[in-house]
Amino acid sequence: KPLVFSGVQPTGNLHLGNYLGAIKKFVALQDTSDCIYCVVDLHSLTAQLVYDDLADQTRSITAAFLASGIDPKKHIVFNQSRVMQHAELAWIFNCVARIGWMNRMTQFKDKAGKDRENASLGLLAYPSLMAADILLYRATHVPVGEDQKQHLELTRDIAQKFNNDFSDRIARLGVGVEMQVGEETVNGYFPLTEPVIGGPAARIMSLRDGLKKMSKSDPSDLSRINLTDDADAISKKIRKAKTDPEALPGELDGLAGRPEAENLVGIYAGLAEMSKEAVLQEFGGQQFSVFKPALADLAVERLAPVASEMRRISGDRAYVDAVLKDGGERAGVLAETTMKTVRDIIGLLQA
Ligand code: AQP
Repeated sequence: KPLVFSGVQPTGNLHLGNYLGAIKKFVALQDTSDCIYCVVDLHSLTAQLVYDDLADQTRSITAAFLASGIDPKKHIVFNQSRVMQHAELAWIFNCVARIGWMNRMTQFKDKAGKDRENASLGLLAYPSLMAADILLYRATHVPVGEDQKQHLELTRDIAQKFNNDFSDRIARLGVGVEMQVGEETVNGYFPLTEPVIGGPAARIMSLRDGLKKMSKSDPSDLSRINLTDDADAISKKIRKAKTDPEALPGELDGLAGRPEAENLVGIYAGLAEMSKEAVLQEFGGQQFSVFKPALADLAVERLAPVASEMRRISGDRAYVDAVLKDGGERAGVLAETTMKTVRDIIGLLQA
């Protein structure tokens, strides 16, 4: 059975990009895989060290997971900082990865801005902690939005370098598994994890600028639909979304050079679970004055139940805390099994 891992940072209100690009995929994978879904609170410290309400933000992301349909009994839901092995493996990966690899990450370049010397060391090492999150459970698949593709490639590079650097010891301890790397069959301890990205909603863009990713940190609330927005707010934001004056085309080619139109079609497709082609078959030739209200109705229909369930679950703080505690205990057992082997591979004294 595939083992799925993914995480979301408790850095603010979840938006439609997080929901369609990540959480909806988390829910879908539950039937076919063993899943571990994590609120990655340690990651949130890379952007900002002090939060007023980190614990409540963590609970709120957990409530969103549960409200969207993640089953914490069949699968594992927990917050990262409970399982200290994440930080331990990240340290080892800091010593495996090269500074040049980290410097090339576009997320680091975007978030550090011009004053790179003043960015936290944690921000630079972010992908190393992400690799640790995934490989601690030797996860085979990671559902994420398009923006995380580069970090997942780096996770594979780290796994491959670890497997390679320690190949003799992995073989001697007999803890490797055979895997295919290009043409070659190699024996490694960490799997080369596959990203699960695709679909029409892998990269949802800002409603105000079709070239910018929809993001929690955009100063304009009109740029995103929050999972907690009510029907009026959702309708207003879609009505005000930037578009061009043309009607929708009948075919995908007609969206070229029209990022805002393409984004709204992608959102419709993601919410309705259909392809962009199918959306255009239905709405091709129509003006935005027709398409936008249809999109707003669909968004309200799909998001309102999640928002109301989120409110209900958030009201039961003891339940949310119990889910995280139980998930943390189960994740901790798996994590320690991996770390015992990793310490053996490296040769750390554990007696
Ligand atoms: N716009 C998006 N479209 C599709 N998927 C997206 N994701 C984020 N934005 C989009 C996916 O959501 C998951 C969780 O993201 P995260 O919590 O790790 O944070 P992030 O990517 O930093 O989210 P934001 O909203 O973009 O925050 P800021 O403003 O801090 O940069 C991931 O799988 C991500 O791919």
